[in-house]
Amino acid sequence: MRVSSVSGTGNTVSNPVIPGFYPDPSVCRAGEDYYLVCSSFEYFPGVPVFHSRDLVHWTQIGNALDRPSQLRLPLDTPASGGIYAPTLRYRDGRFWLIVTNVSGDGNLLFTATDPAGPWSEPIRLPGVHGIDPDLAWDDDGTCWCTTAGVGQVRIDPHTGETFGPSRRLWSGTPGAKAPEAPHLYRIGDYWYLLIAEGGTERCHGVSIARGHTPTGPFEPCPANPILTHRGTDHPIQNTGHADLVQGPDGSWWMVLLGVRPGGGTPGWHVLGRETFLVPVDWVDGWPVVGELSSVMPAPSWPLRPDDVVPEGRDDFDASELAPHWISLRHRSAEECTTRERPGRLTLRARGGSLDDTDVTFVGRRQQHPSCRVRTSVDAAEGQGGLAVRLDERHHYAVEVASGQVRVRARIGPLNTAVASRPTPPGPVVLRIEVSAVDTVHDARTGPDTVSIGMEEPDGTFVELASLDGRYLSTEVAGGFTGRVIGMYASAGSVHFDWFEYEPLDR
Ligand code: 6LW
Repeated sequence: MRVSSVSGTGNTVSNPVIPGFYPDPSVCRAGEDYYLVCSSFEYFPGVPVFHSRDLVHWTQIGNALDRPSQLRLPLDTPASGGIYAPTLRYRDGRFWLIVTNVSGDGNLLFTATDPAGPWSEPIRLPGVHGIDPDLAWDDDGTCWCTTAGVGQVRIDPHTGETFGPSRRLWSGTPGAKAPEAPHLYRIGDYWYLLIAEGGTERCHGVSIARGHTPTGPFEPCPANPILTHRGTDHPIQNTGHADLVQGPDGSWWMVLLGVRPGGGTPGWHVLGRETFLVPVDWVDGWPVVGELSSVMPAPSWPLRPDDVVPEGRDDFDASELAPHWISLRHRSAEECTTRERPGRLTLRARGGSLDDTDVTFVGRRQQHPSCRVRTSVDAAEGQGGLAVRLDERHHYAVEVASGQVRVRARIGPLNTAVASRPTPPGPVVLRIEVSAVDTVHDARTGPDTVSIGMEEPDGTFVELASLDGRYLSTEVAGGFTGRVIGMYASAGSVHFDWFEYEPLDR
């Protein structure tokens, strides 16, 4: 099963083009194909890789870092630690991926001939300091690595060797914090240095400078920031961390991250930072970013979605898990397998609960403001269930153990059993239903309601708890991720027959 992103209909397409927690997009073109990667933080496998032929429909084709030798996330990797902000580039028939593991290994470079994998073992870059590394090649093959700050060092991408100290290139707009996410491009007569600044929260923005060489000096665009939604009531906020790409017709486009806050004030976003697409024009040698909206005019070229049916149900019939399934920090065949009982996902507890960093968990991103998630669980040999999580300190779960179905809520320091109900032996269907608010009644209205419970054998939903979703938002929990909904085992072995995710958006 592979999951494709959603598109619009007719003459419009919908944004985000990749909904859910898929931040820090970096995109490249190889012939008629486009590939895009995102940050993945404490989740394993890491760095999701997407494919598209039209920039609008994206299908996840793999995860670049899918082996422990590529992605080492120690057990004490905090939520929102781990893998930050990759850059993906295509050159000489090879794909180049550079990324930071902030929880140990620092900056790492990987290559592949097929972006679906396998990707190489990591090439270490001990001489490259700072997050958000970018790769750009001069005409003579010199390779420049530019990082947040904004600094630059020449590297040999084959060995990871650096030459000379890092040089400061540009500090962004005076007074703006966090110049980061640099991408350096040769376009026409200039080298362009694209950055994000203002921080990844409501003040986020995109700025650009240009120069005649990849090492500068760089002249800032008089119209900076060329994109920001700061201080507006636009439904898409925190817009920044962008990358540029040319469409099939030669037109220019930008992928970037943004969030969709819901509810009253200050607005809570629960799906994390998502990937959006926006057109770009060039005027007097500067990019002018078009309007970013949730429904945008379709591009002028024919839409060519991949031949993949977006599927929300997994019966666990395949021997390997599809690439959208993610675990926490690592995943081993002993603790997570579809081979032990074919047609079932078996999770074996490492020992931890959802409050701990070593819980056995397999989930997928919540990608729609409203959705229904169901799973059939057999916990006769253990304890586990279905959870919606932001991190170890912010999650709601419905769990089966010892003949009881129990709802638990963890909100920061508070950890509460909310409701419980006896259940007869045998598998039970658990359900979590998220409903985004339609109407903001007053300034305190939350972004959504999370309804949690189980099903009677005839499918009737028995709601055990209805909880305010704001406590599972980034504005409450902090960090860089978004909601992930999935299955877990906190004791013994727990078997899941199927898992179903259904978008409920109107
Ligand atoms: C990333 C930085 C950012 O490294 O957030 O929004 C950080 N931008 O560029 C983590 O995603």
